[in-house]
Amino acid sequence: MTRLALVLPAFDEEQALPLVLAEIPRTRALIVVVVDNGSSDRTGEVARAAGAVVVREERRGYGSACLAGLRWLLDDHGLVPPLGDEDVIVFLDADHSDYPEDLERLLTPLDEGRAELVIGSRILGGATLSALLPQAWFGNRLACFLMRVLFGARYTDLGPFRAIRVRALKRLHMADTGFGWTIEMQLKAHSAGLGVVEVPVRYRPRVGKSKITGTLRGTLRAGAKILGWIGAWRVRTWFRS
Ligand SMILES: Nc1nc2c(ncn2[C@@H]2O[C@H](COP(=O)(O)OP(=O)(O)OP(=O)(O)O)[C@@H](O)[C@H]2O)c(=O)[nH]1
Ligand SMILES: [Mg+2]
Repeated sequence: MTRLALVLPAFDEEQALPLVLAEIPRTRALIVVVVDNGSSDRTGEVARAAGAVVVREERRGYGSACLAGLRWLLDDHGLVPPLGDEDVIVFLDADHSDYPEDLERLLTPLDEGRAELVIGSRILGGATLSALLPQAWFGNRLACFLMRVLFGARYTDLGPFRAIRVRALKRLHMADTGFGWTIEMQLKAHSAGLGVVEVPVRYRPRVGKSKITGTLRGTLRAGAKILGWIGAWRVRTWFRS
């Protein structure tokens, strides 16, 4: 039987995290791993109190946190058996923007063998601009437009709520330690010819202080990172073909 693990990257999310963890549907057996990414608040404590496994990663960054969760799940540390190639990992933000209840929607295409990577699209889910801030909406649309014209990849969003089979994730050799993580996965999945399906997911304003798209500096840095990935990947794939 395949196993299911959730990885929640969390940086100072003590307010939002208990809500997110309480809303995760328990209809399937799952391992919930919260990666406490150098938080200075009680993120680790509230996660443990809610029954999650807490992995501490001091190297800051969204990708660093995701990679630490992935490593923990694949390592043989004697706490839980390492995940196998057929198992599934779901990434979910810890800020209560996504609806954990939408988990089943992500898993259906995997269960049915229609995909190896399923991306929750907030655009298909009809996200409002109060949840997906205008700069985030625009940046996501621009990135998807560029991926279509430069690579022929059909995506509508870079949504962070996503599910992927371990076998597929291993093939991608993920490396980005910051907010390039989502686009890296999508670019590499497209080039590798992975079966990718998007499903609509709901989205709402985060709980707690906005750290990236709610700040000018965060938006510019994330935007530059994402455009940088698209440019670099175009050059790399030109040389390969
Ligand atoms: N900003 C930030 N978030 C991190 C980091 N490590 C893990 N995270 C988590 O990554 C998720 C996404 O970060 P957010 O700050 O919500 O980024 P965003 O959704 O682009 O923007 P806002 O929701 O407007 O802040 C959250 O669950 C964070 O707690 C980090 O180093 N920086
Ligand atoms: Mg957020």
